[in-house]
Amino acid sequence: MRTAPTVLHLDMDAFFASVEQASKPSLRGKAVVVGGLGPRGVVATASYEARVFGVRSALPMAQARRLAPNAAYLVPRFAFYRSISERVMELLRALSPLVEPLSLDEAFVDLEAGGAAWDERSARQAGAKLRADIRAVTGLTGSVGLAASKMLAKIASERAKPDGLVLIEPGTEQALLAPLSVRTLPGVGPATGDHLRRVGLHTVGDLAEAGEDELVRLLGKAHGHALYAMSLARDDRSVVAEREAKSVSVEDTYDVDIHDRVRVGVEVGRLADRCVRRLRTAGLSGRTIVLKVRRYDFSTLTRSETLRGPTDDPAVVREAAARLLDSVDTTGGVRLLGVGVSGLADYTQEDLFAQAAGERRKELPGEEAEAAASGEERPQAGAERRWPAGHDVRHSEYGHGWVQGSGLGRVTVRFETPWSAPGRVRTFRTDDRALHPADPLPLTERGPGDGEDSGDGEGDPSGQNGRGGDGRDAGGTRGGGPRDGRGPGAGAGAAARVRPG
Ligand code: TTP
Ligand code: MG
Ligand code: MG
Repeated sequence: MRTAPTVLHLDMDAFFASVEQASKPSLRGKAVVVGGLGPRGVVATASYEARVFGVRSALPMAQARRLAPNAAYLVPRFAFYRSISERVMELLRALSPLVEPLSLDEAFVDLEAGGAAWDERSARQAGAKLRADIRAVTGLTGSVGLAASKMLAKIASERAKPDGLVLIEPGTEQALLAPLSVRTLPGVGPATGDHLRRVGLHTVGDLAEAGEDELVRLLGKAHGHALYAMSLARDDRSVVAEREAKSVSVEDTYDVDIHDRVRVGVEVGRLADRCVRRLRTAGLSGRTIVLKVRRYDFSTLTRSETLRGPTDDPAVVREAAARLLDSVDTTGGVRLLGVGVSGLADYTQEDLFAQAAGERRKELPGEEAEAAASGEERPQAGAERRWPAGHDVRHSEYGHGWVQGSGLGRVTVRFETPWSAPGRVRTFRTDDRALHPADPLPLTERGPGDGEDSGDGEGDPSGQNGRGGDGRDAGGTRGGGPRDGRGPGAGAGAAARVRPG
């Protein structure tokens, strides 16, 4: 393990909700909840203002509404979050060739490999500059953890939240870990956590005390061994660049082709277990299960299934792999079998949006599946026009705005842009020909052709309360507050001059 705290972990603060607040001046400083708004919808994330009321990721939306009835409730704009994520990842890649993204808003960076830092002081400076750059480029805040290992860098960024930087000084790691929950350790998902709790192991210190033999007995060799090392703050996992980190898979080539269908099934089950062990050791979970089969004639085929949420559960991966095998003809014999998991995430909760979209996800490949699973919809022109809360629109007279709510043939729109003052609200018929779906506007700079400033002068003061027709509106926030300096005036130019202190 290295001795300098040059592994950096970045995680954006309340990512989806912060993007929404940056896009929508009237929501800054307010409770914002992003997620599936359908009857089975769940919260993707909540702004820190909404977390005060107990709203958090994975909570059923109905419960969130009870806890925070006045929050703004928005449907995710995935494509836009992805584009912001890309800009953040670009900043990370400027620091080092070794950048390992874990999700849209999160990544490890090996600062030493990029020459960006070599000791405590330079690491702290690189981290502070990164935070300033992210703010300048995206208008958003991210929290940074710095430590001598991935595990501790991630713990550090968690402690830095929101909008902070924490560096764990080498030498203090074990003392810091001891009182923390076992769930803090990578590879300890809900299932393993329960398992350990049942035998009285609650904290990382408990694990260290239990000893390696006991952990191996409880969890098996690979997992027990890895966990024991981590409980002592020994974590040698290196930061792996994006391409290598995208999936975890295992495969076996057989000396003699396997003909027996039952035996093929047993082998696939074994591979699934091995794959999950690797996944867990890396502290990951994934949502796409891939089965690879090479037949007697070297023809190779892969089948995949995307689950409703990321998993690190061996039974779930085994079952999915078995289902995939059902659709493959193995008569003639099998030479090679492989099981992989991709679509990696570092959290294991059931995916939130997926529940709202039910089984639809399974049938759809790629992007489409993600949108369906997220409950994401673009406003659509046509016979049945739909106006998802939070999505962008343009009115031929009033300019750019977003859907605050709709129902009973009416749609309520707040006219504001990322760089305007909080805007006014107007209500239209859902089939109003002057109203069109629009693309999101950039957060920090004025894009070409976005000339209007809808916050001033126009709009109907009586529309300020902006309630939609049936109460399904985006929330009880009001316009009219002062400009809060997150617009272009305080954006790129000003923030770019911030220097690490
Ligand atoms: P997180 O980084 O876990 O959460 P966050 O960025 O919203 O808040 P924090 O400041 O605590 O980091 O997740 C990043 C985004 O991923 C989040 O904004 C929404 C989405 N997400 C899900 O869709 N499902 C989940 O279960 C979680 C945890 C997050
Ligand atoms: Mg985050
Ligand atoms: Mg994250």
